Amino acid sequence: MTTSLDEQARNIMRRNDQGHYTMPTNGLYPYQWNWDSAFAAFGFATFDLGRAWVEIETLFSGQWENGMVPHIIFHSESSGYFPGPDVWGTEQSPPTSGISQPPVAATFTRAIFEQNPEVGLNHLKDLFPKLLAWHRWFFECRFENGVIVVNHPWESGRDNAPEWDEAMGNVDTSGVGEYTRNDTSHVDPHMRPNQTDYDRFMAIVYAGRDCGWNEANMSENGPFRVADPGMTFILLRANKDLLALAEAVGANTSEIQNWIQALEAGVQQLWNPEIQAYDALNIRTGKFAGSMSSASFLCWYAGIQNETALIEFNRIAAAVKYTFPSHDPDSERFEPFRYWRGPAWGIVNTLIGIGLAEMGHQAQAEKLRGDTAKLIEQSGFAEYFNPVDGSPAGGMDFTWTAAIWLAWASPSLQIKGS
Ligand code: 9WN
Repeated sequence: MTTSLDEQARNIMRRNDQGHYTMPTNGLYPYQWNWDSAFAAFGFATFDLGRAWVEIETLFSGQWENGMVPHIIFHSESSGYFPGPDVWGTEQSPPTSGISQPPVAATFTRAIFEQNPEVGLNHLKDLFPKLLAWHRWFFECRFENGVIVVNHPWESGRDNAPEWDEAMGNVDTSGVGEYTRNDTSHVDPHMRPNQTDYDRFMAIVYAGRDCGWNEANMSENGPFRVADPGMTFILLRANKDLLALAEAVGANTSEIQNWIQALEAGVQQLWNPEIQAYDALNIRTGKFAGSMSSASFLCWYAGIQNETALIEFNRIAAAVKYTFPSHDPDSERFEPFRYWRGPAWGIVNTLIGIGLAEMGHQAQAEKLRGDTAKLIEQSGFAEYFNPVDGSPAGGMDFTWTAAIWLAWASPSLQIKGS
């Protein structure tokens, strides 16, 4: 059974493979997404190392001159997704969206490189300056008060998470007008963001487009600017991996070391004592979101110990059948089926699990890995899962779920490793 699931995962990745990039899933997401591709590369590296490098290299073919790596690259035409390239209006070639996504690429590049440094060195020499430029862009354009902010919930990768509710409430949707969503024709609407969220998503896109995606303008006047513990932890971790890559190519490391110090100090400002968790902070209003989410538990992934977080982790793990819910199940905002408001996501489990294992919390790491494996064994390679009953949600035959199965969750890895 295990062998056959490994084979199924490889087949999903091959089917979604467009030759030089991989779609998250056919139909719902027909283009290249940023962090999806980095996870895809992590998965490809278990059976085709060359293809893993190609995936990351293609992602960087969409890099902007200012260093940003966009969240979507529209390599080919497709009518299946809204908002498509015309709506974003970024005037890039290839066309792209105008925002970024969580920077997991340096971390998985390091994993791929270390698998075979001899093969990887030439790839890395070319890729390293691009990774460095992207991280520098974060510090130039998304670094405020010591932490990383997002300009759009889509930038966080956790689109409709409750941590955005307070700031989203201030987004003016009066100019949005008519548009047609495609997502709800692919997926049951009760598993997707609601219409009010979508109107706000679109209002923020139109505001970016109207100012020509000018970073200074968006940071001053954009409708949404929220500090995200998820982005902050992920970039902190990515900087540590980038440092190792800098050493491998013989590059200067002082700039990266400064970034690490700055984020290690800054992220403590996201500790919300009221809910005893790392929380999102609306830097426009100074208000915390009051949201304990899966992103709150990425501290270990960033190399930060936190005893209280461990206690809360154990409480949440005991409250659901399958870890790890994207939002606190004891909160009234918890919705077990609705996208980032409750469901468990294999990719987030992977990041939290990697961190827990590295920081000495083996029991919690094994619980996450075991639950992720059970979810996939019972419900297939779904985009995400209901953490209460384990049922599949969102798109099926999903690239990143297949990828993390191969690289992190499959029991066959333990057999190989032992
Ligand atoms: C918007 C592709 C992406 C993921 C995101 C996830 C979802 C898109 C959408 O799908 O977002 O970027 O249209 O819902 O939230 O994390 O990268 O899998």
